[in-house]
Amino acid sequence: MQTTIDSNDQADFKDNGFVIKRNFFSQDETDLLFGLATDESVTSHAFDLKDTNGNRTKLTLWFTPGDDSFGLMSRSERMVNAVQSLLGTEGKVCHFHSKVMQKEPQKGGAWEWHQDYGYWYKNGFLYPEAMISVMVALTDATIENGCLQVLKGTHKMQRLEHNFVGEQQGADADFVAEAEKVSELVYVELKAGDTLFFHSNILHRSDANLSDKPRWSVISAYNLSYNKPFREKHTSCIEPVKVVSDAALLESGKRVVAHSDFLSKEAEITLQDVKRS
Ligand SMILES: O=C(O)CCC(=O)C(=O)O
Repeated sequence: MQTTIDSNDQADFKDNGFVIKRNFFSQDETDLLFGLATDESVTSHAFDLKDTNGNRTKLTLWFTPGDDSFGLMSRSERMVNAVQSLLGTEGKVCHFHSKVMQKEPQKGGAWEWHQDYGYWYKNGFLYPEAMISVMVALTDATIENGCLQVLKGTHKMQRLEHNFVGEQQGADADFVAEAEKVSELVYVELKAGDTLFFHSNILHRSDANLSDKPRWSVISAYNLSYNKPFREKHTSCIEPVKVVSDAALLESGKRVVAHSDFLSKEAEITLQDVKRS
């Protein structure tokens, strides 16, 4: 297990907009997290977003990281240190939100080309450089089951316009078409426990899961404390993470999620509608 970010990782992140750390979480940790991902405390708060073919992808999203197993994962020393090493030391690492992505076999929907900052800009964050997403694979992610795809280096293009595509927001199609001509498409195939760190402005998407295998992951988004949004009511994104030891996750065993700030589909769609106007 190699859980520290070194200067090569920093250079890759700067040049390519993403870094993959293999086995960032161990098999035991991943088993524990997958067990929780399929627990009623998570699945009962899931909502779905339709893709353009009508396939639905489910997600459960919350803001403040708690003492549950996902909270201990997202607050772990290795995670927070890695994020700090990639974003820099100008601010403290804060947790914006986490979401369990539930791409079910044979029907889990696709995601349009987008930049995370295409969404987050609308929450009033000023600095994309202070934001990052971290995807921890809870099952193997392959081309067949709709792994994430990135256009290498597109974080350097800065933010593109985003518009509604069905229930999702997609980056301006003309810009994406040009970006596809000049950027390498990378299928981010991961083993369970592998972890992808990706820049808030990198273009990414995924295909529907038409295989017979699930593709589940947890994505935690982080922000540096100086990047104070002027249109975001949740405050976790400017509260420094209360870091826990790397051992805490396994030591605590499975701890269910009991948040008061789960996002509902209605809230998500309304939020996007408001941001659109
Ligand atoms: O998990 C996926 O397939 C895509 C997720 C994604 O693009 C996102 O959450 O920004």
